[in-house]
Amino acid sequence: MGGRRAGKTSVLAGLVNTMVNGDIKNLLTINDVTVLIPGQESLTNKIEHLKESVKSLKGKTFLVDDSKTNSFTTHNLQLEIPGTSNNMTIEFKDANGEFYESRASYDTHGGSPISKEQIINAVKEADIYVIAIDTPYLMEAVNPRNELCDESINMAYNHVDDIHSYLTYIDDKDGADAKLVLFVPIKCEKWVHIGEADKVTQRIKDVYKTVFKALDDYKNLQVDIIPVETIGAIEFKEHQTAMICSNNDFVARKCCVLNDETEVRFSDGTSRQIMQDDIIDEDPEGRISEFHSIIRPYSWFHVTGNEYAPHNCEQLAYYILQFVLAKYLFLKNLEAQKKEKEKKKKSWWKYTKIVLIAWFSIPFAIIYWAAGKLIEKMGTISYEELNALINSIESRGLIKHNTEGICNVKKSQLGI
Ligand SMILES: Nc1nc2c(ncn2[C@@H]2O[C@H](COP(=O)(O)OP(=O)(O)OP(=O)(O)O)[C@@H](O)[C@H]2O)c(=O)[nH]1
Ligand SMILES: [Mg+2]
Repeated sequence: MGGRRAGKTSVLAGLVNTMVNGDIKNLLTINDVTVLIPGQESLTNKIEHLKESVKSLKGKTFLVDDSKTNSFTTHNLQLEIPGTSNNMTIEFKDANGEFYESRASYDTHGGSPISKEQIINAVKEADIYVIAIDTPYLMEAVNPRNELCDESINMAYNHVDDIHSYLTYIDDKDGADAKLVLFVPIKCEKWVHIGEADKVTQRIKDVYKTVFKALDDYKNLQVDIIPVETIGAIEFKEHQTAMICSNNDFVARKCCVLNDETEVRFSDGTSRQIMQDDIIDEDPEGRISEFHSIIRPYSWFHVTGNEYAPHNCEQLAYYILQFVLAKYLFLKNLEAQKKEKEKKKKSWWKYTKIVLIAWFSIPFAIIYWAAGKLIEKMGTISYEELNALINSIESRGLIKHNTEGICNVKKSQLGI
């Protein structure tokens, strides 16, 4: 979840890339088994695109690519224990930021409008929620030297209220169906590099205070903040008023105006003197959404490194894997308890009245129903294999805690 062009697909691409090609390979074989639908960009392509932008934009100050995800897409990763045929599939859903504007009903694929209901259903079905937060708007809103950005722009761009209302549809089935919510600031290279990752985390705690408070009421829900650099080599430089330039030679191009309105800088980082036939206006696309009249400034970035160098994408992968595995173990335990209770229930049946059956059945029915249904969903990996996997992730010290802005906000009942 997250605002338009906040970096959701880039995070997902980085996450899948580290799962398939990173150190996790030693523990699990992970394959991207997504069947692409027409018009859907593969995550491998997305990574290639990000790598290319680091190379081609070196030395320039530019706007990040503005092409949006054009459909509600699903990516499937298959996890397999090496040397066995036991596997489980994780399904990732990704949509463009427009979907999270709560009043939106967008025509995105084949003419069928995606409605609020579809997002709500996706929220109800999911186990894990990754909230991608655009760090430049988050941090610049409280930068006293930046007159172009304020809290209303940050709140609207990052859809803080919309995401809050979508998250209220999470149902942890009274604790039986554990959930994980990850708040992931992205485009955060600048703040990480100057040692201010903790300030980013603190801002998230302030801005999402009411969201955290609402999530606190769940019995079995884990909340973490994990700053991730999905590119690593591109830093936020400045905000500039969102402008658009056209003239006889080209149609409208996104730009900003510099040096006492004598120079224009285009989104690809090229700049030149303003010419007589240039028509320069405020960019209507700078509006935060079709429902907001607020115009946001554009975030300009510059390349600081030589290559694509994502950082902490693997943490996202470890947090997700550890949660999926621990949840599976938790459900297996519930199932074992269920069998035990059923045994007892049979022997008690002979001696007790119907009242007692109701006493046994009602409180546990939801929990056991959930356990059975979820275990089906979670594949064929055995209890022992899961236990061994979780132990090796922990014993290798792969998961970072309380460093680089990574912090736990709320623990679930899964014991991780
Ligand atoms: N500096 C920096 N730029 C990033 C990062 N992640 C993404 N970007 C840039 O932001 C652009 C938009 O990212 P996407 O991943 O397409 O954003 P999105 O949220 O999926 O966009 P929609 O699906 O269209 O709403 C990318 O093309 C990158 O150029 C990051 O971690 N750092
Ligand atoms: Mg996207």
